[in-house]
Amino acid sequence: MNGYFITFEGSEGCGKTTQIEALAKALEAQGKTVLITREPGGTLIGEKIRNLLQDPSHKNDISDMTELLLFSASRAELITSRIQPALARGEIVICDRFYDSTFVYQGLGRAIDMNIVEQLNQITVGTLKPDLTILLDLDAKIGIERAKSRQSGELDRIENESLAFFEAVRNGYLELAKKEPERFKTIDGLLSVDAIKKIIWDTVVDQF
Ligand code: Z5A
Repeated sequence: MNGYFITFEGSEGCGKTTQIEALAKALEAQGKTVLITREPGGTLIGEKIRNLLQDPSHKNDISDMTELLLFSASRAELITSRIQPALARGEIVICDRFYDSTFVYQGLGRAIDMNIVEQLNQITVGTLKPDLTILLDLDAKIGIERAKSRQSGELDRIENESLAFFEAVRNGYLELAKKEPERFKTIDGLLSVDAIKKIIWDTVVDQF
């Protein structure tokens, strides 16, 4: 595989979608081929799993372990059918969330045994690892407000979790970034869209 794999992480409303679109446009303007994808989703089956996972009417129907397995199933499908082939063709893959989300949302947020999360990750992902992970760090309260304003007040199944859940998620991300400083670039999500765009661009061009 000789492509380049970039993932974006952060809690709700931190600005991933905004920045992914801008980065892809800038890379394409330089003649690069870019695949943008997302988790959960990104494939026919993955998008069906995404709908299940986000449907607020399933609030009490999905156990924590089922949730973990559904995120993993969506990831397995995405890796095999889209990410690995694109990397093999030498493309740049930008993925909105990847396994770090599982560590913080299911491992910390849902308090599932980390050994189980790690084992499942090993099975699903194998040796595939992002070359670069952009973490947009944002206060949980502000992120929820942003998500609410974007979706005209309607929150999905996971977005309906408590503030404490999202604070655990935020702190979990910061811990992961501390453990792998060579992979993570942490950026203050409170900065303006343009300021974040510039930091990301400077970080990415450094890699090529
Ligand atoms: N999840 C999980 O639990 N386990 C897993 O393994 C995986 C995922 C892979 C996916 O939701 C959910 O699945 C997510 C984690 C869980 N759950 N939650 N909750 P998603 O992908 O649909 O949603 P999201 O990842 O939380 O992102 P989002 O809400 O779509 O937000 P975003 O993409 O990070 O931000 P945005 O859409 O670019 O911006 C949000 C708003 O803020 C919008 O109005 C922007 O104009 C505004 N914005 C953006 N940047 C700025 C700045 N810099 N300043 C001010 N305003 C800004």
